[in-house]
Amino acid sequence: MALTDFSRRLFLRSMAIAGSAVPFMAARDSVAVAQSAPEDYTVHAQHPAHGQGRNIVVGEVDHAQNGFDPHGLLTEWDTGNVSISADGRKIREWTITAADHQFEVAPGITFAGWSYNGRVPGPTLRCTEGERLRIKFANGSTHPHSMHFHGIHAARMDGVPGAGLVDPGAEFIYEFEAQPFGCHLYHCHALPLKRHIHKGLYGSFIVDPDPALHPEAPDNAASRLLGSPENARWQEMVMVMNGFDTNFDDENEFYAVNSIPFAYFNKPIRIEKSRPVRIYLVNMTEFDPINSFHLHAHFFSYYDHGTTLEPTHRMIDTVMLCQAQRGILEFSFDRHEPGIYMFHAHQSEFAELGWMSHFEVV
Ligand SMILES: [Cu+2]
Repeated sequence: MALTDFSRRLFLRSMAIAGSAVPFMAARDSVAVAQSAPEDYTVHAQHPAHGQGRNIVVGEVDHAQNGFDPHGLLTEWDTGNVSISADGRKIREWTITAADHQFEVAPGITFAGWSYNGRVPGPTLRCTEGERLRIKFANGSTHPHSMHFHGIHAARMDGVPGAGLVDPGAEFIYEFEAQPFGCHLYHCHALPLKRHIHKGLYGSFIVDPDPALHPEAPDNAASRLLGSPENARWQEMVMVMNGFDTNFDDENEFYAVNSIPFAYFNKPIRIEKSRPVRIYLVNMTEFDPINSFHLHAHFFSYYDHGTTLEPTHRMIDTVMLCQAQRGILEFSFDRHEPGIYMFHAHQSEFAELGWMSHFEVV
């Protein structure tokens, strides 16, 4: 097959051939090369554990080599370093470094990506409403990059060309107040934007509400505050929906939450039946106008952007998000029987190309 003939449609068609080894693209240094598949990269018609009759990659990516593990990413909150200023103000600081970062996105398929602090998505920055935030950004990559935060801040802190875009080898300090509380994100805003985002330069930015500022709903606020007794009973996790265009044709070949296709399908996320679940969900998928999250056998409450203490939707089982849209899902399996419960994108194509997952309720 000629290199130029290799489109996503052909890829999909080859994925549908059960049990056969498929050709795939490996992108190295932005040059796509066709290779024959290694022995362990095969497509099976049936999942061995659950027998659900679907196409799925077989084999494991090398998470240690990648420098990040999708199961670890779920709960790794980066709370930075806290200090108190002369005027008694809480200051929270992070050091973030951008780098060129080649990683294995699916077994045998390498993606020439870019990362913040060695992981895709970048660190989940978590803070509390009202704190002063200081992000020291160093660009160790070979291209200009920035950190553009979704939140409230001054124009000169916006992380766009002319305001915090950082050349290779240079640094910039973004500083602003943590507001509003909610489930937010940050991403590189260098041009061309779609290329800089899809290479992996994005992450979640969670601002917990300060219960003292919300006398109208102090319990709801406290349950969202990391480290509080009210928060401890929750099973919290962050999920960034993303996709990867491994042959640079402006279409994604793979979809996932937290970067590795089928990671939570093959190794379900363990949920304790008796404790409630809260998911910070962020859509960073490039090239496709929408993505979605659908939970099987259950319904959830949803907080659009996480900026309210009361749900903006109640009793829904699917939510649709454009790029950068995000929100908080809350549900509990306390009245369900234990078992394997699916969740996935309800764009079937995305699900078949990796955005397909399981909870294991115990
Ligand atoms: Cu960039």
